[in-house]
Amino acid sequence: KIHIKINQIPMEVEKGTSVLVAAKKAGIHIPTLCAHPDLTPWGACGLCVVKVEGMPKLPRACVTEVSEGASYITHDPELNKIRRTIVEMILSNHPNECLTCGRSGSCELQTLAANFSIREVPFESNVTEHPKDESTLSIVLDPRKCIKCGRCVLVCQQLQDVWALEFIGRGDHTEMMPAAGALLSESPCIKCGQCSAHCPVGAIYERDDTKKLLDAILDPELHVAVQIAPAVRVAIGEAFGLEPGTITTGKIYAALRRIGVDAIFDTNFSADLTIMEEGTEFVDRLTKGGVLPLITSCCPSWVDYMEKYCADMIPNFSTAKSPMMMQGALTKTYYADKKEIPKEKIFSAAIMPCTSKKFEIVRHKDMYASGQQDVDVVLTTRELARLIKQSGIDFLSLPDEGADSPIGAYTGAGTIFGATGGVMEAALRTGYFLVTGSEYEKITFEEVRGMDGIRTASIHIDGKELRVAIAHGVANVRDLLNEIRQARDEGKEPPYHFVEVMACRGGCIAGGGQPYNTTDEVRNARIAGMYADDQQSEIRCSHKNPFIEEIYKEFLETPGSGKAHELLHTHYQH
Ligand code: HC1
Ligand code: SF4
Repeated sequence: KIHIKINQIPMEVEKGTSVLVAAKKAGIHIPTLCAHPDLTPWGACGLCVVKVEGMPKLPRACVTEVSEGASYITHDPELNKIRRTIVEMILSNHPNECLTCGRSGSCELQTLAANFSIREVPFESNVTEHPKDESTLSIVLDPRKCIKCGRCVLVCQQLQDVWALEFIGRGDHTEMMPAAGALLSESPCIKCGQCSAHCPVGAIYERDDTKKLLDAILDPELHVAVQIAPAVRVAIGEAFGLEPGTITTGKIYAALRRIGVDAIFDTNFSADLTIMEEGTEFVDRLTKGGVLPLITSCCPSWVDYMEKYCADMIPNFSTAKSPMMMQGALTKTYYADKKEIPKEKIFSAAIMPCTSKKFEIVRHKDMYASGQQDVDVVLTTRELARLIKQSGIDFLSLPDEGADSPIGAYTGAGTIFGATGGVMEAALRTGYFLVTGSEYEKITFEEVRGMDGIRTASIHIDGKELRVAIAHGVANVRDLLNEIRQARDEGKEPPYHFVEVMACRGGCIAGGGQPYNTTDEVRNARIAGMYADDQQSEIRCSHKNPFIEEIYKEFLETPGSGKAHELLHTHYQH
């Protein structure tokens, strides 16, 4: 332990703690634009300068470790003046476009400018002209607004190991963008949107598709059906002042009805369906000697990464589509038939925590399984929050409503898909039933939960050992894949039978389209919300969802049937 004083308050902190983190523990907020708890600090913006008693220099709190006996001053009029000047200098290089900016209202620079009462910028304006990069369907890069904090580059390289974004140029001329002047669509970008979730300003943001949904609602010819993803329900409340992890499923349904959609379904329903399809595929491979491990494929960024960089693993991928795409296909077939609505008159929208899902809907011709585009538009959680606000809805006072039938009901297994390890746990709950035809007494599998980047577990089912692995955050995947490849190339038993991969740290609860300010603390709270939703569910295993039983009986025949393959499975491209 190290003993320090911060603003004369004595405190004890662990050795190696930065002054920034120590101050936060003391309830003191030192402003930063470059530091983020997910990323290695690099002292770029200079806003976090502090004073150390007896020292002439002003160290940067984010990269300075506390030293025994030191006394730090984090705020005084002189430090405020320095910070104000730094903000003014950043503003002189920044376009003055707050009113139409993708981050207006949630911009960290805007907040600082407001807090420092900046009414005019005393430096000459010098904004570098640069076109917007709108080449992907997921995110928009506006380099003119870049403040060179480096968060996007660090998250792309450190957490995701993708390296689509790089520091280009030097010093004042540094820019953060794909190398060699490439567009994002030509770069290794996997569209996870973690850059947009970490950018403090409006330099990278989700593509806004709210107008597409509103136009569809306005069109009297269209029947608008919306599905909501598991992870949205534990995060959207944050946009309305609720704590991370607060479950607001019923309010989201109610809000969407008030916005004017015709039918509300839940992606959790088809998460249950995914378990039936993927589970059956797994049991098939296990019992008939197919390629193992089976690797999950519901994360489109992970699919994109695998197709680009690990095409040798394609045979390991589950052919099951993501729950979102299954739900879209069923909306325009099963539901359309039941309601006697021509499928071309159905507009199918999805609310997702994820920017990559905006691209998944056109990823492959299999995404048109109904004969139409199965999902017409994807809105992120952030976009839905804005829609609710612009619709004048008081979210917090909404009643809890239910989803529509028959593809709206879900089990606890469907809900936990949104947390890292959730797909695995849901599969384990149903796997035993698929292998033996009888129920297993165990419902929860604590051994696959948690936040370690790679987790492995051995589960015993019917006298057989099942080895499973979970990875989240793309940077954690490489070692796992290499272990699998090595066994494959040496002709050995695969080290695992079933592997879950999610591109985002924590899983979809921390997707690139979720409310801002995601840290591990927030991730853990949202994950706790997912498991609480599961805990309070009457039915907690996918195969026990009565609507899943019904859809097989009425429409899909059996898991893995020809019809199921036609609608619910996909192909991958090398
Ligand atoms: Fe996900 Fe999934 S869990 S991929 O993260 O399998 O986006 O929430 O909807 O499709 O169910 C995302 C979340 C989501 C799918 C499901
Ligand atoms: Fe999207 Fe979830 Fe994958 Fe993140 S982990 S890219 S939110 S599907």
